[in-house]
Amino acid sequence: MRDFLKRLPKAELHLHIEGSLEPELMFALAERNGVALPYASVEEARAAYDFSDLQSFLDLYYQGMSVLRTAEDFHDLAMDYFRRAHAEGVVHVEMHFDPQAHRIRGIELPVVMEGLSLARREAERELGLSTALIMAFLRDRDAEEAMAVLEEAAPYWEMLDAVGLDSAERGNPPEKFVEVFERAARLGIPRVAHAGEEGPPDYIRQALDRLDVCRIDHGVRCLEDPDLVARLRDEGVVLTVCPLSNVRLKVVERIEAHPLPRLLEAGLRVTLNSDDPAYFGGGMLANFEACQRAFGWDEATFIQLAGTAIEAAFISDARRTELR
Ligand code: ES4
Ligand code: ZN
Repeated sequence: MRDFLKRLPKAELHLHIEGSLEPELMFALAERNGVALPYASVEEARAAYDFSDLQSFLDLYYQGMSVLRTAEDFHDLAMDYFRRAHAEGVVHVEMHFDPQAHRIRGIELPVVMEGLSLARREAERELGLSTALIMAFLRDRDAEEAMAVLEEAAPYWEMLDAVGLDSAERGNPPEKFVEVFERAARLGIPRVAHAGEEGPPDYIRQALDRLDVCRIDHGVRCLEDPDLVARLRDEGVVLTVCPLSNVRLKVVERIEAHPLPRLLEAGLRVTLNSDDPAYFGGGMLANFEACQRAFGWDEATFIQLAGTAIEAAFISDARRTELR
């Protein structure tokens, strides 16, 4: 089964590239850039990744990315991940990135874009990996700042496959960003949003109705609202689910209690993703294997999950045909 899961062509639709920063690279970049880390060693960093909720993770996630300073750093970050993903049988990666988290530290958007763009071209050329780019807004910061970032990104609009919405969900409903997402829509940029991870089912509704998103990131709390589940099924809305993330952030108590089997039984279109692989205990293959162990799914189920990701990916028809 492990061999089957590894060979299965997998598309990753929900990854925060800053969350793929492994402690080894974090230490190397800290050294290269003369940045001090709050950890004495790689082991100590890993040991600190013991989260009680989304916010306790976000604190370390924003802390960790302080080592990213130059275009080369962003290139190295992305290539490090692309190589690992490729080795696990991943054929397509859609990466969220958080421009505001870098701008706040004085790292401007062109630096980030130069590094990520270089890595994307290299991954395509050397690994045959296709990639997509999702520029995410931090929902725990104000909408004016998000709008400013969207305008600042004008030179890169053509390179954005979508805009997204992430960071601390509770108390930061999708409707806070209606104007920003309307602007993206007018620009012809597709939209996705994290909703229903820690936030209530109503945030999933808001993301659909007010932000006009084409996919929901996480969405696992939809099960608390049967009418919403029916709607998601009828409309074929794809949920990018991240099982190991949900366990590590205590969205679910243990993997065996994860709602994934119920989401599938409800006829929803779901995909498996890694979210922040460096922090949550593994990448795509680890997530697939954890589900296999917990739910005993057969090959057909994994073929279905991986197929849904390919159908829902931001790729050309030609590439989709190639991956089917
Ligand atoms: C995130 Cl797991 C998760 N949820 C919301 N925002 C995020 N940013 C990075 N990882
Ligand atoms: Zn996420």
